[in-house]
Amino acid sequence: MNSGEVKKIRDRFLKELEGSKSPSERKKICKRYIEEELSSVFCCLKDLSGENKAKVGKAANELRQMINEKMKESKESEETKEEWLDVTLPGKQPSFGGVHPLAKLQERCEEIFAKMGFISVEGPEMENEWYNFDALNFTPDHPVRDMQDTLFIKQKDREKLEAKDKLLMRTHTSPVQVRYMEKNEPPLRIIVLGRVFRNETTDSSHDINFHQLEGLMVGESISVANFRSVISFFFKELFEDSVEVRLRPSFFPFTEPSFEVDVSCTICNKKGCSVCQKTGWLEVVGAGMVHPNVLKSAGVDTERFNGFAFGVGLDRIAMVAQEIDSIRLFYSGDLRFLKQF
Ligand code: FA5
Repeated sequence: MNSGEVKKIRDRFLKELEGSKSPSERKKICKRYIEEELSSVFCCLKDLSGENKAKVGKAANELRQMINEKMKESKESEETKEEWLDVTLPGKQPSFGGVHPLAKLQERCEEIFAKMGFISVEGPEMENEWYNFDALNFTPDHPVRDMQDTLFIKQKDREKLEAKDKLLMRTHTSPVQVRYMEKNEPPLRIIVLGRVFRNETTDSSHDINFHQLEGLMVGESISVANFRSVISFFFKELFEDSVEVRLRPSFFPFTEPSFEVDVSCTICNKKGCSVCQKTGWLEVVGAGMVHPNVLKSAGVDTERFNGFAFGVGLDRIAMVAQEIDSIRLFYSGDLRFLKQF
């Protein structure tokens, strides 16, 4: 090794640098020369003698300094390039989310009921046994509690707690009836929109969490005819007359008499399918005249006031309205489904 060979390395380096196309390529060339070519020169210095060693050492040091400078320049121009902003380029299109079909339906329901003077109120999703059952005339060991498979919250020594301290996920929106009447004097007209939870086996029209719309009207001399008129107006506005509606007698401990409202199945046009369980009709509302015991639990004067209440299964309404054949699609988070609305 002599200083002439170091000069050859230097010439090769400068030539390669000249032919490079970008700062990052120049940076790579500098790195390679320092790590490979120069380090082998420094490695063999120890075997050289006297004057040659000094000359080679000096030339190699000068070359290293030059390469470092070139590397620094390349880094700087690379950074400037990265920071450079071309304002003439088309911007990135932000992706917009959409309103979930159930949220859209909730808004529409609020609009329709507002036309009839109903205001929208809320209640907690984690309820206690008192509001979910006892205040609604479900006696403590009444078998009717089994009608709704409940998701109870695990609590220490639960059996020793009062009903108001025993927690559960609400199985319906009806507890809000009592919560609201405790704080507000009749006459009143409210709707409650919200999520409810049941420990059920799922199928195309049942899920473990779904949405209900509760309605409550309390005043003087309220009748079943008032209920019929309110629910008929609701369906007429929502479906623009495209579905048939029927009322059937039913049973709920918190209403007397009680009804169930069915709408004709739009998925099969009443021919019978898995969604309507081959009946041609879909059960969408539970309803009735509020039981006096419920009014009493909320401190309402039953001599003077009475009323009706109803609970609509919103998911099923959305299914009928949009001809959706499985409730589970609402909660799947599948964008191919959601983007259709
Ligand atoms: C109730 O939940 C009562 N609280 C309704 C009520 C309110 C009656 C006020 C009287 C007065 P029901 O369990 O039938 O009733 O449920 C009401 C509606 O929720 C049903 O008509 C149905 O449309 C819907 N629903 C019930 N279970 C499910 C489920 N697992 N998945 C989806 N929707 C359901």
